[in-house]
Amino acid sequence: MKESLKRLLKSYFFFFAVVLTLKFILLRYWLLYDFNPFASFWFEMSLVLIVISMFELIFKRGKLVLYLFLDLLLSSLFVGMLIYERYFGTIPTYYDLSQLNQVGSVNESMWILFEKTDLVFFVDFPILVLLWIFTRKWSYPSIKTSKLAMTGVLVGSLIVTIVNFQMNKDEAVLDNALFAKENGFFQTQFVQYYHENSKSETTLAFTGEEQNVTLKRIQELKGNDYVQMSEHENFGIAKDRNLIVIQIESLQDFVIGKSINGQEITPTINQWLGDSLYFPDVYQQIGSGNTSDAEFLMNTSLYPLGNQATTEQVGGMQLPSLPHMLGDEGYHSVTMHADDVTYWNRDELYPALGFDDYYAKEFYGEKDTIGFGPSDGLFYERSMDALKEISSNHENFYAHVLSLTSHTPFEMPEEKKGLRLPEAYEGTLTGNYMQSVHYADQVLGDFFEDLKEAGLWDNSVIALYGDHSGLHGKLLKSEDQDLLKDFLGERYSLLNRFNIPFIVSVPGEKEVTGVVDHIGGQIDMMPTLLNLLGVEPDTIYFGHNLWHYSENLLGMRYYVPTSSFFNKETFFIAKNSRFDERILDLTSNERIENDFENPSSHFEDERKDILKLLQWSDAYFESLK
Ligand code: GP9
Ligand code: MN
Repeated sequence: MKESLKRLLKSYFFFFAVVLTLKFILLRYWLLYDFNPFASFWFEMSLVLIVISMFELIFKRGKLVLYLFLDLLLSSLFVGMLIYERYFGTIPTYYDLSQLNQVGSVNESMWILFEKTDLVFFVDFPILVLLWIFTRKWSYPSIKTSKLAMTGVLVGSLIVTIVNFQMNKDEAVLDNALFAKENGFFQTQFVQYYHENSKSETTLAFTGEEQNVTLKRIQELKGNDYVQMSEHENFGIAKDRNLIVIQIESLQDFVIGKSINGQEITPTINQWLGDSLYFPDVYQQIGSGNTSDAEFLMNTSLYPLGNQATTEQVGGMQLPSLPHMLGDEGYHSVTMHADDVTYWNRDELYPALGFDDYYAKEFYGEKDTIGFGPSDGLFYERSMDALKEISSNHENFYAHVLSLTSHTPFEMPEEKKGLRLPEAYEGTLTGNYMQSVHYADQVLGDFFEDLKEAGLWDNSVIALYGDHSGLHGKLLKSEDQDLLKDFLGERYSLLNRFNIPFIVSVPGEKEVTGVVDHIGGQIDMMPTLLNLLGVEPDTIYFGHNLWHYSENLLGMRYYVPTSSFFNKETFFIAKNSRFDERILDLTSNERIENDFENPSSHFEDERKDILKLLQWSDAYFESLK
């Protein structure tokens, strides 16, 4: 017995079991701010033990290679998860990790977040080499003992894993990190995978109902009385105009109208605001599909799926969408983006949305590259050429124009830095962000001029919004927080982060100008534009005409736990692995307290309502497949 225990202690099995347990404990501590060795052992090691006991049972030779491979795989995964969390502020799903190999993707900018301390996950490799050099051998448990013991470990671990899964599988994963804290990283992935693949069970709450009845129900949940769009004020004021919708990469609202060192950051936009409708209280609603989710939201007014890019699910679908609805009115619709069209699965998204054509990387070439694509300047020039041609061949067009230059890490070539920044901003993420947004605004101005020159300005509706935040996560150092606080005159909060501008202009129409402080999200953009164009949607949608409705209930998931919401006054952030519920006042940008013990709290009602809206949107999306 003593002998066999000795052999076990000196086995690879034992060595790697201990090392991996320690690594899981560290991961849990760094990622979830939770020190709980038992949870790491119970939830994570139960699965690892299944794998390594099988190594022992199945293989006679070459086990070390298998162990090393597993160790390396997990260690790299852990570092990937940490970097991901520093970048996005949320822990990745199996889906996100499978996307990390995309070319030209965001992961290039993520590597700046690698920290030396991450190397601790690889420290056992040199230790192993040293051990081997000094001892030149490593004993195995004898096959006999090992077989019995390993079978015991295998069966025990299988039972634990299956029991854990059975207990968790019907629980909703409202927040990845919180779920992982309570049930383990692996269980989070299993349960999510299980939910994603048993969607057929989700029922469409409004099957067989008249479209108007459903829209009324949706509107009621948001606190409004439903009014058919054709009865809204200024319905069709821009009838038969072209539609040009510009999505600016990483554009946040806090720079609009602001100056630094006496220079406006976005002078083109600021000047344009005078002739436009400006919605300053609009928030991003993207999930893990980032830019592509913003494209989806804009064109469908449906909720993105959250835990995976919606574009992954749209292959072969025909979505009720802006291009489809405008197509019925005789519009030719195109989308323009200077990246590889396969990135974010856009080659499947665009046909599903019903765009007649797209212009991507091959069209724009690779000259004048900034970051991972041609400069916005070049992009707008080439897009202008295409738009001229499109307008000469079609009576009306809709163009969705997606910029790229102002993407993280916002590093601009010297000659394109147009701002003279105060010393303290130089070289900081905040300073770089301002420079790149300033550039994006400057070339936008050239694009506007070209549209005017080509005679396309006056007969179009021009809209603009930001796809999502640029300043977030641990990319923001404490110096950035200080600079932003100084710049904004208040703490840079999640509200500042998620607030994006939405601007719409109908040149020549004085009616369509002014600041509208109705709270909205990306989901509201399509209906707002359809109202101006005088097209009553012939489908279910979850946003509304922002100009008409003042109450709202907006969901966001992935970047905040599911069931978080915005209403007219507040941003309610549901509990996650680090914080209890947090409520931010939209006006003061300060935290407010809620009586969570009181079940009649209206926040609880709205939390349930937003879950309902999300479930309806998901089920509707599913029913379209
Ligand atoms: C990729 C570009 C940027 O094509 O739109 O995407 P993001 O990293 O912001 O999702
Ligand atoms: Mn983006």
